[in-house]
Amino acid sequence: METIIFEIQDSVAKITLNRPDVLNSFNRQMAKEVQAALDTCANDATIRAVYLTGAGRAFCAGQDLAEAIEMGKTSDRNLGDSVEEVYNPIIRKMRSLQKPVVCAVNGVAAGAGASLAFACDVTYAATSSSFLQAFSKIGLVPDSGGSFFLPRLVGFQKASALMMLAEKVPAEQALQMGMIYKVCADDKLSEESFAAAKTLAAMPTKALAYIKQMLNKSMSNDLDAQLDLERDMQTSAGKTSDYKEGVNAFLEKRKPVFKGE
Ligand code: T3D
Repeated sequence: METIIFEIQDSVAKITLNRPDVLNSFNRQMAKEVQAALDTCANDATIRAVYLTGAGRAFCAGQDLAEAIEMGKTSDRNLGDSVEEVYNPIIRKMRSLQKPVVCAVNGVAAGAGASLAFACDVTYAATSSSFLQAFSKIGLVPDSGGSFFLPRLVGFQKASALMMLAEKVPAEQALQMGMIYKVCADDKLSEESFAAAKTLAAMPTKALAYIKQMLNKSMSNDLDAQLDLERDMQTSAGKTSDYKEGVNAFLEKRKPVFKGE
């Protein structure tokens, strides 16, 4: 891996976007490496939570525009193909991953970088970080799930203004709007957000996966369909050994030990 750092610690897979000189913007190699890392997260049973952050002063500045221009010189670059090969697989893998993804936005998150943060399950941000719907400034439209998640997070009117005006939103304002879960002091971000990832990695993994599946569907299901889904997910949750452990530990007044089974 040359463009990301991939580490496993306390059952958490930590993915650090690592192209700090270009604010961790996505070239094709970084996209492929993130996709491969997410495949590892899906297939390795010892990994029970994922943590995503950026190296240096930025989280991610979206598409590497220098690479985009360079590739356009040698061929007629179809941006739809780029979205389908680079960004959509990342968002699909993250949302279908049966494990929680914690995001630590350590600096500016622009374009597809912002969309990435919105698609995570629990997103923390440093006080000095910011969010920018950079797309319209260069004549593009939001991608990487941005037009799906942002209106659902902040509401239609605010999403519309943010996507069209492309104004930079500081972390505190992003929190007030509902874009993210928590803001942390810059020097506390990694400690607090990684602690959350570790907590999630020690929780009943299957129940968290079912919660994720329910949230994915709650975006589009009607009430009847969602009630049916809750019934089915509760049926599955009730068959896990972690459920038995949780109830037994409660009755025995001890701390539960969940195995993710
Ligand atoms: O093409 C497709 O495949 C379609 C898919 C598109 C998905 C997208 O994400 S489109 C949106 C692409 N991203 C942007 O338009 C954001 C561009 N960057 C910025 O607007 C600003 O850099 C920031 C607001 C993010 C940060 O501003 P600032 O002032 O803190 O930093 P800076 O000075 O602009 O950038 C620092 C360096 O990073 C600079 O290089 P230098 O001068 O030190 O050599 C700059 O060129 C480089 N950089 C920043 N963003 C990108 C980038 N290089 C390549 N691509 C970038 N996206």
